[in-house]
Amino acid sequence: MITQAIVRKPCNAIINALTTSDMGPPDYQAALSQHAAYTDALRDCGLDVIELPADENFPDSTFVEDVALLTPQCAILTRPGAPSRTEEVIAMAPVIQEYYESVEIIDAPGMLDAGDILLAGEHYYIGLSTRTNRAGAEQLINILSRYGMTGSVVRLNTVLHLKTGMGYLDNGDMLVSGEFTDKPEFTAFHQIHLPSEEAAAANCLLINGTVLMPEGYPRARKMVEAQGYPVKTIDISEFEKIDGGISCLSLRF
Ligand code: CIR
Repeated sequence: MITQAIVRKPCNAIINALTTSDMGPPDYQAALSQHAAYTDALRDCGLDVIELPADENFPDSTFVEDVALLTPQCAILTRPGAPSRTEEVIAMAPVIQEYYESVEIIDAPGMLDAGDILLAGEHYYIGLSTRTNRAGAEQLINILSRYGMTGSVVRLNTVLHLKTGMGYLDNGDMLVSGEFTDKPEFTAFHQIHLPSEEAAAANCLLINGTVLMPEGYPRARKMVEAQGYPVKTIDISEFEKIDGGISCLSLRF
């Protein structure tokens, strides 16, 4: 059972956040209200939400998911691969240390964005991307194995992060899009193939029985509901302009 989440308010500098899209910069006020609604949705799922203040030094700092992996056994502070994001970890470390006795770190030359890590059942899949290199993934696999957990790598070709293109629900149900629809690593799962125009809905979160999905993807929503999951949608359009999805905006534990 997940009981808590960590979020960080978007900063004014969010208009300068990294992006691969051509949707233009986010509107700061709209991002703030969407973030507040997202935080409320986490509370509606029964979570206590730890809200960190905006950090103007880091335009992408609202995407807290990337800076840590929180497992049942330990926390791992990552080493984000974008130079403008690497030091976001410094502000997150003391927060994580408050809640975890065992805190591990990823060291240079390792690079790891936790948006590249998908927990499916008991196993962690780690995407090798422009943000996560083999050294980072191998360090993570070693840490996981010291705590009795397992991980393996998956190569990405087109999307930013592994969880940009896929998501895991429960009972083997996996949302997949684009390059992930024919990956041999995932053939044993019950795959829900999203239409390409709704690929962004692959990034979703199952929290205590409810699936949080981005607003605006009606077919994906129906496909998830058809598997018996209650769905709540949240408008995160301002974050989508800067490559953000539902999972990126929080750390859950
Ligand atoms: C970045 O490029 O790092 C941000 N603009 C988006 C991060 C999205 N995070 C995630 O998928 N976990």
